[in-house]
Amino acid sequence: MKRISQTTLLLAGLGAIAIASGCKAGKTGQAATDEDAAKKVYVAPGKHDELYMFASGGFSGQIAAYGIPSGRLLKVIPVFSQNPENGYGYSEETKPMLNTSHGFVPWDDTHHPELSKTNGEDDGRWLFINGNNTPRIARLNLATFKTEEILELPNVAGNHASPFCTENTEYIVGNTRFSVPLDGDKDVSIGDFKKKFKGAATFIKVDKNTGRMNIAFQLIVPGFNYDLAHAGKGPSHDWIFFTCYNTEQANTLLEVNASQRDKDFIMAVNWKKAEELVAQGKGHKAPAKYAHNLYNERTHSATSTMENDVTMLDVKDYPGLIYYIPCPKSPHGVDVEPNGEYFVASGKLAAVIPVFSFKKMLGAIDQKQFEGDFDGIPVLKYNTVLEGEVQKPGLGPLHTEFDGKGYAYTSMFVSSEIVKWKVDTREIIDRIPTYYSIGHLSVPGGDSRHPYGKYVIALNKITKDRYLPTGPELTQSAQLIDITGNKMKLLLDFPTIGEPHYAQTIPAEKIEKNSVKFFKLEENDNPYAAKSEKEARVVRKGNRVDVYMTAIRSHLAPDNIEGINQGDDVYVHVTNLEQDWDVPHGFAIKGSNNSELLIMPGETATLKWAPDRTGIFPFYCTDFCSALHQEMSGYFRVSPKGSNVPLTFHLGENLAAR
Ligand code: K7E
Ligand code: CUA
Repeated sequence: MKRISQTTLLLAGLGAIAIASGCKAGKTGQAATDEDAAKKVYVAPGKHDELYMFASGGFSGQIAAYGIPSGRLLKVIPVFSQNPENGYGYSEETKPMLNTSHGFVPWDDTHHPELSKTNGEDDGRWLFINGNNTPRIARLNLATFKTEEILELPNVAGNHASPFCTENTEYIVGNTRFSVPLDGDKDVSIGDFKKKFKGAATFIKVDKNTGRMNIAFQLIVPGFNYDLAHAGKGPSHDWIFFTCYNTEQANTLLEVNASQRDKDFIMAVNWKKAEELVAQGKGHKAPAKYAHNLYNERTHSATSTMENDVTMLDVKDYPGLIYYIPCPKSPHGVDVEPNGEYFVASGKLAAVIPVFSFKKMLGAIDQKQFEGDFDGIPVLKYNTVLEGEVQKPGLGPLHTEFDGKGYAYTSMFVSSEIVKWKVDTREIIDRIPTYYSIGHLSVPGGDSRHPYGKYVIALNKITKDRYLPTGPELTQSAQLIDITGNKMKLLLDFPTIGEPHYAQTIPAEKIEKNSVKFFKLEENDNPYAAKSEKEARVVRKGNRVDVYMTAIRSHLAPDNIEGINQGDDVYVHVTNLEQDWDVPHGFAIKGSNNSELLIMPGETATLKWAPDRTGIFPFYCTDFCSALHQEMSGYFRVSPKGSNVPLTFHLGENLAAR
C-alpha cells in the first residue's frame, strides 16, 4: 500500500511540473529575433512551400497536409472518419472504406503517419497511418491525396505500435496496445490476463508496385502493452524494435500498477528470420475475421472483403526470433539513427535516455549474455547492449529524431522542451522550451537514412494562452524550430486540426511532380458513370431509382425530374464531365439525411437519398465553380406512394403541367 501511494505521488508530481513549467513560460517564447524568424517562414503570395508536412489528426481520424515553413493548412485528407466536406464515407462509392468486422465504423483515432521508403529514404509514394481504436492501417496515395486501402488487424486492440515500415517498405507493422485474448478465445475472465492475454505483432507485406497490403504473419508475443516501433536500417536492416510497457501485466489502475518495475523491455524482432520460417511453411493458420477495403481509381469506388484467417507464429516455439532488452522505465518511443547502428528508447518515467548498440546486441546474443528469460524468451543484460546513456536530459522523454549531422532531438513531455544531443558522445548540446507539453517531434526525413534536417517541428499537446481563445476547446498546435545552427531557434507557432500526435515531413519536389490534376473521363469505369449529357437518364427498378446525372459548367443534367415516389430509394450518380484542373462540382438535395458530395473532374460519386415526404426538392451544385454557379441547380418532384406520375427527366425544356 505504501509503495502504491508513493508512486501515485510521483506521478501526480510529474503532472504538476508539466503544468507549472507550461504556465511559467509565458506568452512569447524564445523566438529568434522576430524579424529574422518572419523572414524564414515567409512564403510570398503565389509561391510554394519547400516541404509538405503530413500530421495525424489524432481523434479526428484524419490526416492534414501543411506547407512548411509557412505552416499553411493545405488539405484535410479523410481516412478513418466520415468527412462531409467531400462526402468521404457518405457516398456509396466510399462507404465500404469504413467497413470493419464490427460493421461500419466511421471514426477512429490516428497517431502515426509513415511515409513509404526505398533504401531507407522517403520516396513520396504512399503514406500509411494507424487507426488506433478499431485496429486498422490505411494507405494513402500521395499522387491523389486519397485513402486507397484500409486493412483491419485481427487479434489486436489499440493499434498503437503502428504503422512503421522496414527499410524498403517490405513490411509495415502493427502491434497491440491492449493485449487481449486471441480472436479464437472469446469469453475469458479479465482475471486470466497473465495466462490468456497476448500481443500480436503483425507484419503486413506491401506490394512494391501497387502498394497493396496483406497480412503476411502475426507473431504471438507475451501480453504486454506494445507502444511504438522502428525498423533497423543498413546493418540492422533485418530487425525491428518494439517498446513494451506494463511488463508487470497489470489489468487495473495501470497508472500505478504498470509503473512498478524499474525496467521494461525493448523487444528486438528478427523479421527476416520470421519471414524465412513462414516461407518454410512454419506457423499455423488461425481463424480471424477482418475487413480489407480497397479503393479503385478507375471505378472511383471501394470494395470491402472479409478475410477469414491469418498465419501465426508463437515466438516461444522459435528460438532466436525475438530477444528482450531491459529498458528504463515504461518506454514510449524507440528510434533508430540514420546509420542503423544505434537505437534510442525513451522511458516516460526514466531519468536517462539509453542508447543501445546494434553491434553489441548481436554480440550479446552470440555470447548468450542473458540475465534470464521472460516466458522462455531470453532477456539480454542491459549493460551488454548499452552504448551509453544521455544523463539528465530533462523530464518525460518521449520521442527522438535525427538530423543526419550526428545530432539527435528528443521531446520531453513533462519538462516541455526539445533536447539536442550528440549521438556518438551523448552530450547535451542545447535545449529549447516548447509551448506546451510536446509529444512527438518531426525532423524532415528524421527517421530515414538521409534526414533533410533544417527544421524540427514540435507537435504539442496543450496550447493554453498561445492563441486567441475559442471557448473551452482550444486549437491544437505545432511549432517550427530552426536547427541549422548550433542553437535551436523558434520560428513559428501554427494551429493544427485535431491532435497532431506525429507528423512526417518531406521535400515538396518528391510529391509535387506526381500530383494528379484530374481523372481521365475515358478511364472512368464506374458502372454508373454518364460520360456525356446524352447518357444522362433516370431508370426505375421497383422502388429503386437510379439517376445518371452529369455536371459541367454550369448545369446539371437532367435538371427536372418527375415521377419519384415517397418510399423510393433514389441513387443519384453524378459524373463531373470537366477535364481540367481544379474544377470540382458539388451536389446537395434539400432534406437529404446523408451528406453533400464533391466530385472531382472525371469522377463519379453517388448520393443515396430516401425522400421522406411529398413535394418539390431543389438540388444544386455546392461548389462555386463559375460565374453562373448559382444557376447550377434543378428540381425533383416527389409524389405520394403509389402515385402514377410517369418517370420523366428533362434539360432545357419548359415542362407542361401534368
Ligand atoms: Cu507519443 Cu500515440 Cu506516438 Cu502521441 S504517441 S505523443
Ligand atoms: Cu458547379 Cu457550382
